[in-house]
Amino acid sequence: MQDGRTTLSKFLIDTLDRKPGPQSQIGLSALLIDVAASIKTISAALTKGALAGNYGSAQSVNAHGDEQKKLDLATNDIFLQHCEWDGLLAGMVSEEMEGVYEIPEAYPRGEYLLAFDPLDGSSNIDINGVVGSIFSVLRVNGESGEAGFLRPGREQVAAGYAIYGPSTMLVLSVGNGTHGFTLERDVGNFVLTHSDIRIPEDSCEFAINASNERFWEPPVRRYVQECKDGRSGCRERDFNMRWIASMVAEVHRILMRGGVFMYPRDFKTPAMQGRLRMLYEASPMSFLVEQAGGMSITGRERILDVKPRALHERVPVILGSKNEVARIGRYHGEYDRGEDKPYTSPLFNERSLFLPDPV
Ligand code: AFP
Repeated sequence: MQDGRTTLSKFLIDTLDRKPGPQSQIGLSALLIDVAASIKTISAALTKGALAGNYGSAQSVNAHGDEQKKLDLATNDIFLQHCEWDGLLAGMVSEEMEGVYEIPEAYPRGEYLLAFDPLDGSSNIDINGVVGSIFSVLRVNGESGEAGFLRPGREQVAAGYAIYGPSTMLVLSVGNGTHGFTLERDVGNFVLTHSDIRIPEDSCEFAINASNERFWEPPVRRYVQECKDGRSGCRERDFNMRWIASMVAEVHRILMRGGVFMYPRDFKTPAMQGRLRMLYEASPMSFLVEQAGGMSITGRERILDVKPRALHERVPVILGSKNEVARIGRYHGEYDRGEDKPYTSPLFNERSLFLPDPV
Protein backbone atom coordinates (compact mmCIF):
# COMPACT_ATOMS: atom_id res chain seq x y z
CA MET A 1 0.00 0.00 0.00
CA GLN A 2 1.46 3.33 -1.01
CA ASP A 3 0.26 6.61 0.46
CA GLY A 4 -0.70 8.97 -2.31
CA ARG A 5 -1.25 6.19 -4.85
CA THR A 6 -3.46 3.46 -3.38
CA THR A 7 -7.16 4.12 -3.91
CA LEU A 8 -9.83 2.89 -1.50
CA SER A 9 -10.98 0.29 -4.03
CA LYS A 10 -7.46 -1.11 -4.44
CA PHE A 11 -6.97 -1.07 -0.66
CA LEU A 12 -10.16 -3.11 -0.16
CA ILE A 13 -9.35 -5.54 -2.98
CA ASP A 14 -5.83 -6.11 -1.62
CA THR A 15 -6.94 -6.25 2.02
CA LEU A 16 -10.21 -8.15 1.81
CA ASP A 17 -10.72 -9.76 -1.58
CA ARG A 18 -7.24 -10.99 -2.49
CA LYS A 19 -6.38 -12.29 0.97
CA PRO A 20 -8.13 -15.61 1.81
CA GLY A 21 -9.82 -14.15 4.86
CA PRO A 22 -12.68 -15.83 6.65
CA GLN A 23 -15.73 -16.54 4.47
CA SER A 24 -17.52 -13.87 6.47
CA GLN A 25 -15.65 -11.09 4.61
CA ILE A 26 -17.25 -11.75 1.23
CA GLY A 27 -19.21 -8.65 0.15
CA LEU A 28 -17.67 -6.41 2.80
CA SER A 29 -15.54 -4.49 0.30
CA ALA A 30 -18.57 -3.90 -1.93
CA LEU A 31 -20.54 -2.59 1.07
CA LEU A 32 -17.74 -0.21 2.06
CA ILE A 33 -17.65 1.11 -1.52
CA ASP A 34 -21.39 1.89 -1.16
CA VAL A 35 -20.69 3.68 2.15
CA ALA A 36 -17.88 5.65 0.48
CA ALA A 37 -20.29 6.65 -2.30
CA SER A 38 -22.70 7.95 0.37
CA ILE A 39 -19.87 10.01 1.86
CA LYS A 40 -18.91 11.50 -1.51
CA THR A 41 -22.54 12.51 -2.13
CA ILE A 42 -22.83 14.06 1.33
CA SER A 43 -19.52 15.89 0.88
CA ALA A 44 -20.79 17.41 -2.39
CA ALA A 45 -24.05 18.50 -0.71
CA LEU A 46 -22.25 20.10 2.26
CA THR A 47 -19.86 22.18 0.14
CA LYS A 48 -22.88 24.02 -1.33
CA GLY A 49 -23.60 25.37 2.19
CA ALA A 50 -26.40 27.89 2.44
CA LEU A 51 -26.67 28.06 -1.35
CA ALA A 52 -28.37 24.67 -1.34
CA GLY A 53 -30.98 25.86 1.14
CA ASN A 54 -30.03 22.97 3.40
CA TYR A 55 -29.38 24.99 6.55
CA GLY A 56 -31.74 25.24 9.46
CA SER A 57 -34.16 23.02 11.29
CA ALA A 58 -36.34 20.34 9.71
CA GLN A 59 -38.99 21.25 12.30
CA SER A 60 -38.88 17.67 13.61
CA VAL A 61 -37.19 15.70 16.40
CA ASN A 62 -35.54 12.26 16.32
CA ALA A 63 -36.18 9.28 18.58
CA HIS A 64 -34.24 10.92 21.41
CA GLY A 65 -36.07 14.24 21.21
CA ASP A 66 -33.12 15.98 19.55
CA GLU A 67 -34.13 18.65 17.02
CA GLN A 68 -33.34 17.45 13.47
CA LYS A 69 -31.61 19.71 10.99
CA LYS A 70 -32.64 19.52 7.34
CA LEU A 71 -29.26 17.96 6.58
CA ASP A 72 -29.71 15.30 9.28
CA LEU A 73 -32.63 13.96 7.25
CA ALA A 74 -31.06 14.57 3.84
CA THR A 75 -27.85 12.73 4.75
CA ASN A 76 -29.83 9.88 6.32
CA ASP A 77 -31.67 9.39 3.01
CA ILE A 78 -28.35 9.45 1.12
CA PHE A 79 -27.05 6.52 3.17
CA LEU A 80 -30.30 4.57 2.69
CA GLN A 81 -30.41 5.13 -1.07
CA HIS A 82 -26.77 4.16 -1.64
CA CYS A 83 -26.77 1.10 0.63
CA GLU A 84 -30.23 -0.53 0.52
CA TRP A 85 -30.37 -1.92 -3.05
CA ASP A 86 -27.17 -3.96 -3.51
CA GLY A 87 -28.10 -7.17 -1.66
CA LEU A 88 -25.37 -6.68 0.97
CA LEU A 89 -27.46 -5.62 3.98
CA ALA A 90 -30.10 -7.26 6.15
CA GLY A 91 -30.97 -4.00 7.90
CA MET A 92 -29.82 -0.53 8.95
CA VAL A 93 -29.95 1.56 12.12
CA SER A 94 -29.45 5.31 12.21
CA GLU A 95 -29.46 8.06 14.82
CA GLU A 96 -32.26 9.63 12.76
CA MET A 97 -34.57 6.57 12.67
CA GLU A 98 -36.35 5.10 15.71
CA GLY A 99 -36.30 1.43 14.74
CA VAL A 100 -34.44 -0.94 12.41
CA TYR A 101 -34.72 0.04 8.73
CA GLU A 102 -35.78 -3.18 6.97
CA ILE A 103 -34.49 -3.64 3.40
CA PRO A 104 -37.44 -3.03 0.98
CA GLU A 105 -38.97 -6.15 -0.55
CA ALA A 106 -37.82 -4.94 -3.99
CA TYR A 107 -34.19 -5.57 -3.04
CA PRO A 108 -32.30 -8.73 -2.03
CA ARG A 109 -31.14 -9.00 1.57
CA GLY A 110 -27.51 -9.51 2.48
CA GLU A 111 -25.19 -10.68 5.25
CA TYR A 112 -24.30 -7.39 6.94
CA LEU A 113 -25.86 -4.85 9.29
CA LEU A 114 -25.03 -1.15 9.03
CA ALA A 115 -25.42 1.36 11.89
CA PHE A 116 -24.64 5.00 11.20
CA ASP A 117 -24.84 8.58 12.37
CA PRO A 118 -25.31 10.33 9.03
CA LEU A 119 -24.32 13.77 10.28
CA ASP A 120 -22.38 13.94 13.54
CA GLY A 121 -21.90 17.40 15.01
CA SER A 122 -24.86 18.78 13.07
CA SER A 123 -25.16 21.65 15.54
CA ASN A 124 -22.06 22.95 13.71
CA ILE A 125 -23.75 22.95 10.29
CA ASP A 126 -25.26 26.43 10.41
CA ILE A 127 -21.93 27.90 11.57
CA ASN A 128 -19.98 26.15 8.77
CA GLY A 129 -18.10 24.06 11.33
CA VAL A 130 -16.57 20.61 10.98
CA VAL A 131 -19.08 17.74 10.83
CA GLY A 132 -18.83 14.07 10.01
CA SER A 133 -20.56 10.73 9.39
CA ILE A 134 -19.86 7.64 11.50
CA PHE A 135 -20.58 4.03 10.53
CA SER A 136 -20.31 0.54 11.98
CA VAL A 137 -20.65 -2.83 10.23
CA LEU A 138 -21.69 -6.10 11.87
CA ARG A 139 -22.15 -9.47 10.21
CA VAL A 140 -25.60 -11.03 10.56
CA ASN A 141 -25.45 -13.60 13.37
CA GLY A 142 -28.79 -15.31 12.90
CA GLU A 143 -30.72 -12.97 15.17
CA SER A 144 -33.24 -10.76 13.38
CA GLY A 145 -34.50 -7.25 13.99
CA GLU A 146 -33.07 -5.23 16.89
CA ALA A 147 -31.40 -8.25 18.50
CA GLY A 148 -29.00 -8.53 15.56
CA PHE A 149 -27.62 -5.07 16.36
CA LEU A 150 -27.43 -5.46 20.14
CA ARG A 151 -23.94 -6.98 20.27
CA PRO A 152 -20.65 -5.88 21.84
CA GLY A 153 -18.58 -3.61 19.59
CA ARG A 154 -15.75 -6.14 19.48
CA GLU A 155 -17.91 -8.07 16.99
CA GLN A 156 -17.71 -5.27 14.38
CA VAL A 157 -16.14 -6.33 11.07
CA ALA A 158 -15.58 -2.72 9.97
CA ALA A 159 -15.98 0.80 11.30
CA GLY A 160 -15.16 4.27 10.07
CA TYR A 161 -16.00 7.92 9.79
CA ALA A 162 -15.98 10.69 7.26
CA ILE A 163 -14.77 14.10 8.33
CA TYR A 164 -16.03 16.99 6.19
CA GLY A 165 -13.35 19.59 6.83
CA PRO A 166 -11.13 21.64 4.52
CA SER A 167 -10.67 18.25 2.88
CA THR A 168 -13.04 15.30 3.07
CA MET A 169 -11.42 12.23 4.61
CA LEU A 170 -12.59 8.68 5.18
CA VAL A 171 -10.93 6.93 8.14
CA LEU A 172 -11.56 3.20 8.17
CA SER A 173 -10.66 -0.06 9.83
CA VAL A 174 -11.54 -3.61 8.78
CA GLY A 175 -9.62 -5.01 11.73
CA ASN A 176 -6.09 -4.61 10.35
CA GLY A 177 -5.20 -1.16 11.67
CA THR A 178 -6.76 2.26 11.09
CA HIS A 179 -6.17 3.97 7.75
CA GLY A 180 -7.02 7.42 6.36
CA PHE A 181 -8.10 8.25 2.80
CA THR A 182 -8.43 11.74 1.35
CA LEU A 183 -11.06 12.56 -1.29
CA GLU A 184 -9.46 13.62 -4.55
CA ARG A 185 -12.53 15.64 -5.53
CA ASP A 186 -11.61 16.27 -9.18
CA VAL A 187 -11.32 12.55 -9.88
CA GLY A 188 -13.79 11.34 -7.25
CA ASN A 189 -11.38 8.84 -5.66
CA PHE A 190 -10.54 8.28 -2.02
CA VAL A 191 -6.72 8.00 -1.97
CA LEU A 192 -4.76 6.43 0.89
CA THR A 193 -2.88 9.26 2.64
CA HIS A 194 -2.57 8.06 6.25
CA SER A 195 -1.76 4.34 6.34
CA ASP A 196 -1.64 2.55 9.69
CA ILE A 197 -2.38 5.53 11.96
CA ARG A 198 -0.91 5.22 15.48
CA ILE A 199 -2.12 7.29 18.45
CA PRO A 200 0.76 8.55 20.67
CA GLU A 201 0.49 6.79 24.05
CA ASP A 202 1.05 10.05 25.97
CA SER A 203 -0.49 13.47 25.43
CA CYS A 204 -0.93 16.97 26.82
CA GLU A 205 -4.33 17.68 25.26
CA PHE A 206 -7.82 16.83 26.51
CA ALA A 207 -11.32 17.51 25.20
CA ILE A 208 -14.41 17.78 27.41
CA ASN A 209 -17.44 20.07 27.61
CA ALA A 210 -16.33 21.99 30.71
CA SER A 211 -19.78 23.56 31.18
CA ASN A 212 -20.85 20.22 32.68
CA GLU A 213 -18.10 20.20 35.32
CA ARG A 214 -20.44 20.49 38.29
CA PHE A 215 -22.19 17.30 37.13
CA TRP A 216 -19.08 15.13 36.65
CA GLU A 217 -18.11 12.25 38.90
CA PRO A 218 -15.12 12.89 41.22
CA PRO A 219 -12.55 10.86 39.19
CA VAL A 220 -13.25 13.01 36.11
CA ARG A 221 -13.07 16.20 38.15
CA ARG A 222 -9.78 14.94 39.64
CA TYR A 223 -8.23 14.23 36.22
CA VAL A 224 -9.34 17.54 34.67
CA GLN A 225 -8.19 19.53 37.72
CA GLU A 226 -4.75 17.92 37.52
CA CYS A 227 -4.58 18.86 33.82
CA LYS A 228 -5.56 22.46 34.69
CA ASP A 229 -2.97 22.55 37.48
CA GLY A 230 -0.39 21.86 34.79
CA ARG A 231 3.29 22.08 35.66
CA SER A 232 2.48 23.49 39.12
CA GLY A 233 0.57 20.32 39.97
CA CYS A 234 1.22 16.59 40.19
CA ARG A 235 1.34 16.12 36.40
CA GLU A 236 4.33 18.49 36.20
CA ARG A 237 3.45 19.56 32.67
CA ASP A 238 0.96 21.93 31.11
CA PHE A 239 -2.08 20.69 29.18
CA ASN A 240 -4.21 22.22 26.46
CA MET A 241 -8.00 21.90 26.16
CA ARG A 242 -10.20 21.60 23.08
CA TRP A 243 -13.97 21.26 22.49
CA ILE A 244 -15.36 21.28 18.95
CA ALA A 245 -18.79 19.74 19.75
CA SER A 246 -18.22 17.24 16.96
CA MET A 247 -17.01 13.80 18.07
CA VAL A 248 -15.64 13.10 14.58
CA ALA A 249 -13.41 16.19 14.73
CA GLU A 250 -12.20 15.36 18.25
CA VAL A 251 -11.41 11.73 17.41
CA HIS A 252 -9.67 12.75 14.17
CA ARG A 253 -7.43 15.16 16.08
CA ILE A 254 -6.58 12.39 18.54
CA LEU A 255 -5.76 9.96 15.72
CA MET A 256 -3.52 12.61 14.16
CA ARG A 257 -1.65 13.83 17.28
CA GLY A 258 -2.91 12.10 20.41
CA GLY A 259 -5.07 13.40 23.25
CA VAL A 260 -8.11 12.38 25.27
CA PHE A 261 -11.81 12.88 24.47
CA MET A 262 -14.29 12.61 27.34
CA TYR A 263 -18.06 12.65 27.37
CA PRO A 264 -18.36 11.00 30.78
CA ARG A 265 -21.35 9.98 32.78
CA ASP A 266 -22.70 13.11 34.42
CA PHE A 267 -25.59 13.87 36.71
CA LYS A 268 -27.05 16.63 34.57
CA THR A 269 -29.66 14.05 33.48
CA PRO A 270 -29.16 11.18 35.95
CA ALA A 271 -31.19 8.73 33.85
CA MET A 272 -28.78 9.20 30.93
CA GLN A 273 -25.53 7.24 30.89
CA GLY A 274 -23.63 10.01 29.13
CA ARG A 275 -24.66 11.68 25.88
CA LEU A 276 -23.09 9.57 23.11
CA ARG A 277 -24.83 6.56 21.57
CA MET A 278 -23.23 3.17 21.57
CA LEU A 279 -24.15 1.65 18.20
CA TYR A 280 -23.16 4.46 15.81
CA GLU A 281 -20.86 6.73 17.83
CA ALA A 282 -19.03 5.09 20.76
CA SER A 283 -18.66 1.60 19.30
CA PRO A 284 -17.22 2.46 15.85
CA MET A 285 -14.98 5.19 17.26
CA SER A 286 -13.69 2.80 19.94
CA PHE A 287 -12.91 0.22 17.26
CA LEU A 288 -10.90 2.76 15.26
CA VAL A 289 -9.09 4.08 18.35
CA GLU A 290 -8.09 0.60 19.57
CA GLN A 291 -6.96 -0.40 16.06
CA ALA A 292 -4.71 2.69 16.17
CA GLY A 293 -3.15 1.68 19.52
CA GLY A 294 -5.37 3.84 21.73
CA MET A 295 -7.82 2.92 24.49
CA SER A 296 -11.58 3.49 24.91
CA ILE A 297 -13.48 2.97 28.16
CA THR A 298 -16.70 3.97 29.90
CA GLY A 299 -14.54 4.86 32.91
CA ARG A 300 -15.05 1.41 34.40
CA GLU A 301 -14.87 -1.01 31.45
CA ARG A 302 -13.76 -1.39 27.83
CA ILE A 303 -16.46 0.05 25.58
CA LEU A 304 -16.06 -2.71 22.97
CA ASP A 305 -17.03 -5.28 25.64
CA VAL A 306 -20.32 -3.56 26.54
CA LYS A 307 -23.45 -5.27 25.14
CA PRO A 308 -26.04 -2.59 24.33
CA ARG A 309 -29.58 -3.23 25.54
CA ALA A 310 -31.32 -0.83 23.16
CA LEU A 311 -30.64 0.55 19.68
CA HIS A 312 -30.08 4.12 20.87
CA GLU A 313 -28.50 3.35 24.21
CA ARG A 314 -26.10 5.98 25.47
CA VAL A 315 -22.73 5.26 27.10
CA PRO A 316 -20.03 7.30 28.85
CA VAL A 317 -17.00 7.69 26.58
CA ILE A 318 -13.35 8.26 27.55
CA LEU A 319 -10.99 7.51 24.67
CA GLY A 320 -7.60 8.38 23.20
CA SER A 321 -3.94 8.11 24.22
CA LYS A 322 -3.52 4.84 26.06
CA ASN A 323 -1.59 6.09 29.10
CA GLU A 324 -3.96 9.00 29.75
CA VAL A 325 -7.11 6.89 29.38
CA ALA A 326 -5.59 4.21 31.64
CA ARG A 327 -4.95 6.91 34.27
CA ILE A 328 -8.58 8.07 34.13
CA GLY A 329 -9.73 4.45 34.44
CA ARG A 330 -7.43 4.04 37.46
CA TYR A 331 -8.97 7.14 39.07
CA HIS A 332 -12.45 5.64 38.60
CA GLY A 333 -11.28 2.42 40.28
CA GLU A 334 -9.70 4.28 43.21
CA TYR A 335 -12.91 6.28 43.61
CA ASP A 336 -15.13 3.19 43.53
CA ARG A 337 -12.91 1.51 46.16
CA GLY A 338 -12.86 4.64 48.32
CA GLU A 339 -9.08 4.90 47.90
CA ASP A 340 -8.94 8.36 46.36
CA LYS A 341 -9.90 10.28 49.48
CA PRO A 342 -6.92 12.00 51.20
CA TYR A 343 -6.11 10.03 54.36
CA THR A 344 -7.66 11.71 57.38
CA SER A 345 -7.12 10.51 60.91
CA PRO A 346 -8.53 11.70 64.24
CA LEU A 347 -4.94 11.89 65.45
CA PHE A 348 -2.97 13.01 62.41
CA ASN A 349 -3.66 15.67 59.82
CA GLU A 350 -3.32 14.35 56.27
CA ARG A 351 -0.92 17.15 55.34
CA SER A 352 1.36 16.86 58.35
CA LEU A 353 1.88 14.47 61.21
CA PHE A 354 0.01 16.48 63.80
CA LEU A 355 -3.34 18.20 63.93
CA PRO A 356 -3.13 21.99 64.33
CA ASP A 357 -3.38 23.23 67.91
CA PRO A 358 -7.00 23.70 68.89
CA VAL A 359 -7.85 27.42 68.71
P1 AFP B 1 -25.05 16.72 17.36
O1 AFP B 1 -24.83 15.78 16.22
O2 AFP B 1 -26.46 16.74 17.86
O3 AFP B 1 -24.47 18.07 17.12
O4 AFP B 1 -24.24 16.10 18.62
C1 AFP B 1 -22.86 15.91 18.44
C2 AFP B 1 -22.39 15.00 19.57
O5 AFP B 1 -23.15 13.83 19.57
C3 AFP B 1 -20.91 14.70 19.45
O6 AFP B 1 -20.46 14.67 18.14
C4 AFP B 1 -20.27 15.82 20.24
O7 AFP B 1 -19.02 15.45 20.79
C5 AFP B 1 -21.29 16.08 21.34
O8 AFP B 1 -22.56 15.68 20.81
C6 AFP B 1 -21.37 17.52 21.70
O9 AFP B 1 -22.22 17.59 22.83
P2 AFP B 1 -22.46 19.03 23.53
O10 AFP B 1 -23.33 19.81 22.57
O11 AFP B 1 -23.16 18.68 24.82
O12 AFP B 1 -21.12 19.67 23.74
